[in-house]
Amino acid sequence: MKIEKIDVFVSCPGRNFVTVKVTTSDGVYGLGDATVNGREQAVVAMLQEHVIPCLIGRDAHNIEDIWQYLYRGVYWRRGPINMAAIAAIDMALWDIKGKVAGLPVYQLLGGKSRQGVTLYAHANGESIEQTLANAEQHVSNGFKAVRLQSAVPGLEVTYGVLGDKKDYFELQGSRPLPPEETWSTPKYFDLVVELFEQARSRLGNQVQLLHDVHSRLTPIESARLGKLLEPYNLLFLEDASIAENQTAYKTIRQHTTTPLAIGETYNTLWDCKDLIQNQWIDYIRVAATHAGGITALKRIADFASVFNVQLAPHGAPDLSPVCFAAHMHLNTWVPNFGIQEFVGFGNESLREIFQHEFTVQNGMAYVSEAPGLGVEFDEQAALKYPYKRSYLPVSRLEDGSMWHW
Ligand code: CS2
Ligand code: MG
Repeated sequence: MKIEKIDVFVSCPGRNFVTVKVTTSDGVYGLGDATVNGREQAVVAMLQEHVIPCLIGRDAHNIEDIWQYLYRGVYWRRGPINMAAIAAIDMALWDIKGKVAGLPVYQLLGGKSRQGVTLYAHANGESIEQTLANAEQHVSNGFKAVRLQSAVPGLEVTYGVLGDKKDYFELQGSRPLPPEETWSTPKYFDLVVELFEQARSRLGNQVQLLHDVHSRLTPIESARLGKLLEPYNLLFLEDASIAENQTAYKTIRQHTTTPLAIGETYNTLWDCKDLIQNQWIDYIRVAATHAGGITALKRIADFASVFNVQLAPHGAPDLSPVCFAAHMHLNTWVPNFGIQEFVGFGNESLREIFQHEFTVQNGMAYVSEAPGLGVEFDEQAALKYPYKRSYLPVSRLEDGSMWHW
């Protein structure tokens, strides 16, 4: 079964998504997500100019060999653009193999390790009160786990807080140039411990609480925050410090028992190997789109299982329903599953482009039994929402120094 055609679609139903469609000589096609938020066209060029020409005519069944060919063959290995291109091809080939076998992808991975996939929802607000009211809504909708992100008093904008925007799509919207946001760690520390103290007294001890630091603290600040949050028993503290400095997590680990999660910006197992084998973290949050696809995530999850590290795939609004589908099949199979981030199935226009059968009930998601990944892509609908350049924000400290967004 030869690869006959590979198309790349960039559409902007509220925010940009890059979708790859691989079609075989038998007419079977598969879908992959190649979205890198703010650098979408770089991945399109990588695919169209450098990856696709090498794949036409290859056997679509040889997923592993194609993965190794694209990973080793580039010479300039790793990185987000390269690995997103490989990821999209990989997801599409798994989709094709499932369709040909007449089986959902999780069956090809090893079958079900669980019926449903536990999700965590996002709660945010302009105040602690608003954030906890939002969290209560999620809990009343059956979510067992909620991420809390509250506006930092004295800062104009805070990561993860929608403000007057109705959803993340409107928040990300079209940013023709990177907006500049100000960060203050002292102001943040004043808020964050209070947020979780009030959260526990208002929400009780049963609900799992999470928080995303978004890489903004130095290692010793992260260690301090982890210690301060210990009484509130978080499920995990995410991206406590920058991901490039893996040994920072050795420092953090030495000071706190608050569970640590990281991974959404990693692109290969090499990026997180030390964290996992030294057990400096508890959850690995890689995304199929950013870390090389299903083949790569399976390998990372297997490696992590040796060291009691659980898979908690990234689930941000800038990952398409095709990536979410890949995660649903991986999460249904993987023995060392932790939890899946869930920000909803987006807006009307996104649902017009991507159709799927995944269901969510009482904070749990249930995988599609359709052969392959279980997602359809409407090319005509996608054409209605042309690409619009949009950047992620950049962050500066109050004295103007560049910081980590
Ligand atoms: C965030 C992401 O969901 C998360 O954990 O870190 O939403 C992140 O901000 C985006 O993926 C950046 O594009
Ligand atoms: Mg995050």
